[in-house]
Amino acid sequence: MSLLPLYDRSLLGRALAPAIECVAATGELTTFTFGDLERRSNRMAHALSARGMVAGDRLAFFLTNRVEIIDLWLACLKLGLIVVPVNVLYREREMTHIVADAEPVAVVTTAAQQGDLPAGIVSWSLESLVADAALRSELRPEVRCAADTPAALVYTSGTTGASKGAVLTHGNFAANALVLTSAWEFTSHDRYLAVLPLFHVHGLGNGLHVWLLSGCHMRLTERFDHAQAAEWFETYQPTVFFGVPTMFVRLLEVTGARAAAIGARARLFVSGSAPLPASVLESFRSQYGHVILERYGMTETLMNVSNPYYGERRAGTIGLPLPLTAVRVVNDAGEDVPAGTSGELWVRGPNVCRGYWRRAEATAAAFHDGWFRTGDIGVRAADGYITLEGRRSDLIISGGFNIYPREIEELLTEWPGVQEAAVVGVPDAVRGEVPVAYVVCTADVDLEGLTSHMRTQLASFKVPRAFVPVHALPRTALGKVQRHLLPPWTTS
Ligand code: MLC
Repeated sequence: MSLLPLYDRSLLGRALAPAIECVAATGELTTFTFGDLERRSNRMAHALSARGMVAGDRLAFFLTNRVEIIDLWLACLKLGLIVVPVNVLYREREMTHIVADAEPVAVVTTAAQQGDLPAGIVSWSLESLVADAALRSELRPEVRCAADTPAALVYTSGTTGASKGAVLTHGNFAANALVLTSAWEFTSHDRYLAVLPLFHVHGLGNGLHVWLLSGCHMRLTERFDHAQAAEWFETYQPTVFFGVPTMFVRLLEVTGARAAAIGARARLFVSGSAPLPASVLESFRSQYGHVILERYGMTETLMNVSNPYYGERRAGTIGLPLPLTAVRVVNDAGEDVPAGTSGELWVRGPNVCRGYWRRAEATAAAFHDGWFRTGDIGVRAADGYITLEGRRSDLIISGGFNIYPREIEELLTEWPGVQEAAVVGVPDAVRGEVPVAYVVCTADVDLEGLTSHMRTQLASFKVPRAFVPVHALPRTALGKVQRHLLPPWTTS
């Protein structure tokens, strides 16, 4: 099962149907049919072949949402290339690591952003590729892909600090997309407002794929902008919306008849990538008249568990395993625990990645007898609903973006005068959590200089919101930092 035949129901079968409208930062709208996307991506595929790309090669994208990402995604899959989507907020350190690890032939970015890339990285400007593609044939190139052909390497930070590329295959994306399209009842009549970035699996694996498989209509925005979101809902009148909890918190600023009217025209709001506070679910229900459907996934597994489309969407839970995904709750010995007892969630299914790119050891550690260990702790109720209770790792999730403290701590301790550092997530009403750094310093440390340095090296959401000087970090006898014993810090 490769992806193209699934896309063909829309690309070929609904060639004349309006497929997408793209909103540029200027507010300008451009529209395309599915047939337009088929031809644009064929031309783009020929442009990539002309640059020497062959099946199995990697191509990195460093782009905000725009129609050319879709052209590039389809072109790569048509050629059997492997896409490496890179978060546009990533900076020097993250980009250097991903490029060294994935070894893409090039990083595609806009001419304006090319200068921001670290020296020595081969980049192709999007503008030059688009100009080149315009001269090429619009006939589809023939390259065969199978279920186990890799489609994308999506980087996800590990507890070691260095991020690893989850190898997601055609079969993984296909299984995820088929399951979600049916579980959430997507049809060609839907209108999907796409605000999630296409460089993460929430926007890419879920949003882009339910749109392509159902042949519905999509409005693609460059990014979520809470000042404009209500207007987008009013002018576009979407039936479906996918978001991270931060977006739903922002949408609560819209109240009264305005929110009720938006809700009345929609049929489904889905939240994921971070826990949705029950209070947000409740306020959204009273303002918009919809119970947000919360679901649970990971970069490595795509979607695993979801509250039902019909039936009870239980606040604070992630619902029931999706069709095709099996979920176990196990103790430290890897034995299943009874309902009501906490354990680690292990998952298995055609949605689960085949491992990490060129990291046999990390892959072996992540799987046990074919089951993927999520590292998330949860409990299954007697009636099957699963509730997440915590994580094995120190992962922080801010605005739906994952942050691993170790990566920030390593950078902090490279700075003169910082002897030790511990980064923890503190609660934040809008973003869920924000990182705060506890530092043990040997000398007067130039915190402003350190902050600017971090901004050049790491994505802005990873830069600590505050630096708290401490005399020592509380440690266990084995030397592990006891984060819960650090003095409390709260956002004011
Ligand atoms: C945020 N910024 C972006 C951006 N999102 N820049 C470009 N593209 C985006 N998509 C930058 C802003 O420029 C700003 O930078 C800073 O982030 C904060 O922006 P804001 O507008 O003040 O933020 P806010 O209203 O809080 O909203 C942030 C957000 C963003 C919700 C729009 O956090 C976001 O897009 N989150 C989605 C994350 C996501 O898709 N996760 C899926 C992972 S997959 P500066 O420099 O001014 O600070 C996964 C698996 C699963 O986890 O199950 O889904």
